[in-house]
Order: sequence, then C-alpha cells, then structure tokens
Amino acid sequence: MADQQARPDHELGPVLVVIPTYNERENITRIVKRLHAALPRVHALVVDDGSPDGTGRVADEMAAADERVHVLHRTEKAGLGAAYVAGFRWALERGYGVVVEMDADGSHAPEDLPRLLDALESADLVLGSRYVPGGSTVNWSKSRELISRGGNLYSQLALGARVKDITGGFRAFRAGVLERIRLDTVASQGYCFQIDLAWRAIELGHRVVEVPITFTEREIGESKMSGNIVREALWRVTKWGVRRRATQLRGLFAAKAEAGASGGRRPR
Ligand SMILES: Nc1nc2c(ncn2[C@@H]2O[C@H](COP(=O)(O)OP(=O)(O)O)[C@@H](O)[C@H]2O)c(=O)[nH]1
Ligand SMILES: [Mg+2]
Repeated sequence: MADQQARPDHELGPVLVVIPTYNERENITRIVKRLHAALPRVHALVVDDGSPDGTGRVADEMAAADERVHVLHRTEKAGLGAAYVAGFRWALERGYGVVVEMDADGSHAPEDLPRLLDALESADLVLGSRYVPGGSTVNWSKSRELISRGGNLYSQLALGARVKDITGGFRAFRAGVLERIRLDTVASQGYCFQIDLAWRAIELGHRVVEVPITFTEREIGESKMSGNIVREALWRVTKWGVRRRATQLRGLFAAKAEAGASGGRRPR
C-alpha cells in the first residue's frame, strides 16, 4: 500500500473534500487543519449557506492564505443536499478525480480518510460506516443513535439496500459516479440526501463498500438535525420503496403473462 501522505493525490486524480457549513465558525479552521495534517495535498471546498455567525468570512480568510482551500458561498440555508449538489458540480467542472463528503463539526475524523481513499481503489463509492465491525459512535445521545439505526433499518427494508450505514455523511466518490448520478434530479434536502445518493449509486450498479469509522459527536456548535429532516427522509424513502416494489411486481406479472401465453400454446 502506498504511503498516503507521500502520495501527491489519489491514483484517480486530485481529491476534493467538500465540507458543508452552517454556523461552524469555531469548527471550520480546526477541521481543515486536521484534514491537511492527515492528507497534505488534498483540496477542501467549504460550501457555506450564508452562516449568520460569519463562518463564510473565516473560510474566505483561510482560502486567501492557502491555495488548497476554496469557498462556495450560497445566499441562504437551503439544506445539506443542495449544498452538496452545488459542491459536486463545482468539483466536476474543475476535473477532480475523487470527491469526498465530510462534516465540519469534527464528527468525521480526517485521520480516517486515508483508509477511505485506499478502499476507493477497488470501489466506486466508499461509505464511512459506524455499523460495520470496527465502526463506532462516541458521545452520541441514545435518541440520535436510535434515529440513525432506525433510519438504516427502514432503508434496508424499504429499498433492499444491503448497506449497514446508508445515512452516514463521510464518504468518497469516484467523480465518474457523480457524473452518472443525475444531480439535477436530486431533490432531497436534509439527511435523506445521503440515502438518496448511495441508493442511486447502487441502482446504477456501482461498487459500494463500507469502511469502519469512529463518529464522534460535536463538542462545539449545534446540530441542524430537526423533525422536518426526519419526516422528509421517512416520506421519501417510503416513496422510493413503494416505487421499487411496484416495478418488481410489474416485472413479475409481465413474466407470468409471457409464460402463460407460451405455455398455453397447443402443439399442432
Ligand atoms: N451549507 C449547509 N451546511 C449544512 C446545512 N445543514 C447542516 N449543514 C452542515 O452539515 C454538517 C452536518 O450537520 P450537523 O448539524 O452536524 O448534523 P448532525 O451531525 O446530523 O447532527 C455540518 O458541517 C453542518 O454545518 C445546510 O443547510 N447548509
Ligand atoms: Mg454533526
């Protein structure tokens, strides 16, 4: 295995870590520092939704002093999904070979990223996973863990996705996957964006693998999780699941009708 730190970039091309932010002024500098300590050559794109606490300005200052840091300013808080779609488009327009999703609040350890990038050598999408052996959560409330585990279980049942952590937000994509996913049709705003993208990648037949990570709850700032975000995930996953079952049933009926038609044919 090549030494990740000595490697100029991934064998798939330059790496961009997209970091969405809303009111993460105190977290953003730390996380970018940690990222560059772990992987000195990767670039970071902060996608800020006009944070009232001035996160965007702090990110601009970092970008002015460090050519590896970029900032995309959006005018209003439009959800995690829209921020990522904008960040992905920015990455694809500039020819990055690998695009990473990572939170700003320290929940995702940049020190885990080299392992995700290594796994991408034989995968198209690597999910940082809390729920495979070796993965864990630290300082998470019981209620948050319940929502997360429940969301994963429901997604597995509704979509038949054989992935243990489909709701996580620490992942690495080959740029080609994002090119094939029709980003213009992604409407998910909150955290079901994560389910949406992984599900699309699976449906397209991409190789999706999980790598264990340690998720540590933030120490500074506030979570943006809300009841609306949970409700959005619930109705969208249900809708996708129903659509999937309907397609399966149509296929089954069509196959039966065909078998019936040929079986009913009388020999002359
Ligand atoms: N740009 C942008 N970033 C967001 C938005 N909502 C959440 N984030 C960021 O997404 C990441 C994860 O959000 P967080 O509130 O920590 O969610 P939690 O970890 O599920 O509690 C953090 O970096 C947030 O600042 C949003 O509407 N727009
Ligand atoms: Mg968080």
